[in-house]
Amino acid sequence: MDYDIVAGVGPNKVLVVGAGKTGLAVARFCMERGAQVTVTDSRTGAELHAARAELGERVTWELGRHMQSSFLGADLIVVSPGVPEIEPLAVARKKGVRVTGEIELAASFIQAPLVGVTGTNGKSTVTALAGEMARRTGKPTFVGGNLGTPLITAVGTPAATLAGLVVVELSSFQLETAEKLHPRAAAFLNLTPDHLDRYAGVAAYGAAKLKLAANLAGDDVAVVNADDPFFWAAGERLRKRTRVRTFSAGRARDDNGRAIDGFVDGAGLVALGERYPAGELQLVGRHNLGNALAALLLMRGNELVSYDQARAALAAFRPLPHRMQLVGERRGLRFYDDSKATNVDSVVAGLDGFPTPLVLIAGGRDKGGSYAPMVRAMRDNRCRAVVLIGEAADQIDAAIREADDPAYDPLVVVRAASMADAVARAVAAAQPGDAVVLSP
Ligand code: UMA
Ligand code: ADP
Repeated sequence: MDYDIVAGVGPNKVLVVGAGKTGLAVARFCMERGAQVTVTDSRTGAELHAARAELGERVTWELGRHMQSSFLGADLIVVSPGVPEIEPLAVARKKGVRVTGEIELAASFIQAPLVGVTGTNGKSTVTALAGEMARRTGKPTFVGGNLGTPLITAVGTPAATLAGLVVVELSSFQLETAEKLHPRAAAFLNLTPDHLDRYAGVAAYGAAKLKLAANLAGDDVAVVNADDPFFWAAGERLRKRTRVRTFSAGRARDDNGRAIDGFVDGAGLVALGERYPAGELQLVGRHNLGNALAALLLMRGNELVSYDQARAALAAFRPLPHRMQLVGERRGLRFYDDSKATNVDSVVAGLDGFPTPLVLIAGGRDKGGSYAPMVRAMRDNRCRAVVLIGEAADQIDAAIREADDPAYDPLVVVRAASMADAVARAVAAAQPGDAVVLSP
């Protein structure tokens, strides 16, 4: 797809769906290039006061509703990642209106080598770490995407030119609309049930993530987790057309007996035969070692950075905020913020191997999928009590009752009305030396 439309050449009516971070950045981008932009959002004008103030009346606003006529009248629709296939969009698509997303649009204006990261968990960590490696080259660098800064804001900056480097975190939502997106290197970290409120099943969710591999060829590098059955199998298929590099935080050979390119040994990490000593690493936990290996393979796989740059960035890298971050110590209790653990698998990864007994605050929004692995991890990792909050509290409670097992002491379940209440109840349930872990 070419995007002359946004350059004001020929028909140039652009409809931006969603006035969040993405929609506002897209609207500004198209407007500055001379397109006639309408922004539509299901939220009302009052709720979107700040957005309206930001773009003013240079765009047409259609707020509090999505009108079918606006979708049918557009030359191009750019849909925000959080917007599912709503009715007016589906109708417009059927009538042949062009529909795309911010990533696809942005990527068509970017000349710099693009490094993409996707997967259910660890995306932000890998993107930030790969981004630190990229920065150490001294080249103009953009690091963002799902991480927080829309990719389209890179267009027109030095980072987007041939002399720059772009490292971008990509969600399945963003990848749904990707067609020509062509990364130089792409990481496929893991696939576990998430976002099942949007997808028909894990297969559909995985297929969206695999769109990042659609145009990989030749010297491009696909980095896949050898311990993830879905992406490892995809990697095996990709070998026919591109370079594939595997990593594992647990073993040195994959299921086909092939040597793994990035692995952990007693002395630290080994990636592509190069060593990264354990003593230099600030990241802790098995899943983070896997994340570090993925970043190393991404950036060293086709030498986007030097060994020294990769090693120095890794040694300096600390966990991102809200990823099992120690936020305080009071009355003999350690408080950890793992609020970025927003699905069952990331909660399990955080609990497995936890060094002390703990009280878990869990709940939040239900996204479909089973809570059984989480109940298992709570039991296996000396979880003294679980404080439930939010929409998913009933489902988690039911999963705990269902998994009732005489081999274990029953899990203490406490309900809380608010976050402050949850913290107070967690403190009451904890004993000196315990941790209180927030993983909603
Ligand atoms: N909206 C409609 N109609 C609908 C549904 C939503 O108009 O039918 C409107 C909402 O009222 C809202 C707007 O769409 O005003 C929100 O758009 P959005 O959800 O796409 O959010 P953005 O602010 O544009 O943020 C998005 C990503 N959000 C999602 O994918 C849900 C951000 O990832 C990302 O940082 C940002 O773009 C910049 O790239 C957040 C996220 O939660 C962190 N991502 C998910 C995840 O990591 O699991 C995928
Ligand atoms: P994402 O951007 O994919 O949400 P983050 O790096 O922000 O990933 O980590 C989110 C949560 O997932 C954190 O709570 C962290 O403890 C957990 N996590 C990080 N990496 C992994 C991994 N490789 N496997 C499972 N869980 C992980």
